This record gives sequence, structure tokens and C-alpha cells, in this order.
Amino acid sequence: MSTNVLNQFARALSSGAIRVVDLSQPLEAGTAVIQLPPEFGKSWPFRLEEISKYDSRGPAWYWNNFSCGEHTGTHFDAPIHWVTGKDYANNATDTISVEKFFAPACVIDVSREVAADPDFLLTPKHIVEWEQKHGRVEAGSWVLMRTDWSKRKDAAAFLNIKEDGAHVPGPHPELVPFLAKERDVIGWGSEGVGTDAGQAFRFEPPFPCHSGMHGSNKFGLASLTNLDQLPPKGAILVTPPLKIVKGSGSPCRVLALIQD
Ligand code: 23J
Ligand code: MN
Repeated sequence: MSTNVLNQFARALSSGAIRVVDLSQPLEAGTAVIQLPPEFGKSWPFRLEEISKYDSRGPAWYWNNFSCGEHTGTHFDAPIHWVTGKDYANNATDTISVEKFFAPACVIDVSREVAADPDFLLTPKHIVEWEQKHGRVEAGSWVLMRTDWSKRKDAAAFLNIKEDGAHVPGPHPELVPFLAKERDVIGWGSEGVGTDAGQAFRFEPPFPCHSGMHGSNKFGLASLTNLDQLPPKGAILVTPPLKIVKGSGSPCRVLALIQD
């Protein structure tokens, strides 16, 4: 057996000892996009326009133009996305050091709680309970909230907007400083359309996950799926956003490496 860790890695991938799980939603016109109150600017939905398909416009080639907001579908949030993170060095999609796009994940399964309460909020107590079983959330880890929310395939059910705003689970305001400061995580990931809970615009501070995570130079992942295929601990996430110059985020093909 080679002692070169990359050789071992290549062999483990080809033998299936390491599996790759796709944590990304398909990107298409129907992909759910965050809806903010009407006084705020709007993010474009995903749109695909054919340039040619082996036809008079291009006899041997198929290709498309596409457009969308940076925060469309499964996507990466950079610290520059929020006013609290605007002054960090290397805080945008093009300048974050690429080593940070590989990091371990802790998966907190609260799918049962969320089935009973779509406004469920994850608190430090849930993390401490998880740590009693699985060990400490190590510095530099992602914390992913498994809710099974992504099983809501219909965009209206996924966004779950009522008269008083969206009802989607997320982190409790007290959880954010706990994860950012006491655990020094790399970021937070949700199955919902954004990293914050649906009612987070009412929280103090508003949008505490965006405000607190990016205010601590941490990242976000939103609209994740297939978290039910991950172990509580041990997966490595691969999360490179597009290299948009001064980008606040980007659609992202989020992958998890797992060893069975
Ligand atoms: C802008 C304002 C509020 C929110 C968001 C963006 C997102 O969720 C996002 O995708 O970053 S809550
Ligand atoms: Mn976002």
C-alpha cells in the first residue's frame, strides 16, 4: 500500500471505499429563490436560454446562456454577503483561500423535530447533546442542520410562505455566536432556501445567521439536500463557489466524501 495519501485517496475513490454524495439541488427555472419583503431588491430566478442545439445556429454544438442571482439553488454565502463581514480581507468568492473549500462536516439530525414544527430552531443545547454522542464539533468544521426540508420538492411547500412570512427551520439566534466563537466552525449549512430561519427577519439581531456567521468571517451553505445520506461525523465537504470577482456567493455543486 502506497504511503502517499493522494494515491490512497485515488484508490479509495475507484474501489468505492470512499463514496461521493451530491448535496446539491438541480438548478432549473423552477428552483426556489428567496423571497424578501417587497421593499427589498429581488434575486433573479434561474433561467436557461438555448444558443444552439446541433442546428442552424450551431450545427455540431449544443450550449446555453444562463442567468440567476448569486444566491440561487444550492449555494455558498461568502462573508462579504453581509454588512458585518464586509471589511474582512479575502472575504469574497474570488479571494477566499481555496483550502477552505475542503472541510469536515458535523450533521445534526433534527428531522423529527422539524416534522412536528416547521419553525423549529436549533439551539446550543442540541449541539451539546449531539457532542455527548459524537464528540466535540471541531474547529474548522461545517455544522449542517438536517431537517429533511429538501424533501419538499414543490417550491411553494419548500418556501412555505404564509401571510406573516416564511416558516422554515433554522438556527436559534443564540446558536450562532456559540458556533462561531465557542466552536470556531467554518460555517453553517441548511436545507432551507437560505441559512437563516424563515422568521429570522423578526429576530434580534435580524437574520442572526447571516449577521453573526459572516460577522465572524464564516461561510454559509443553503438549499442543501441528501443530508440524510451523511454520517453525523466523518464526511468531508467540497464547496468551491464560482470565482466571481467580488462575488457575495454563488451556486455551488456541494459534494460530500464519505467512508462507509
Ligand atoms: C439576502 C437577505 C436575506 C437573506 C438572504 C439574502 C439569503 O438567505 C441568502 O441566500 O443569502 S435571508
Ligand atoms: Mn445566500
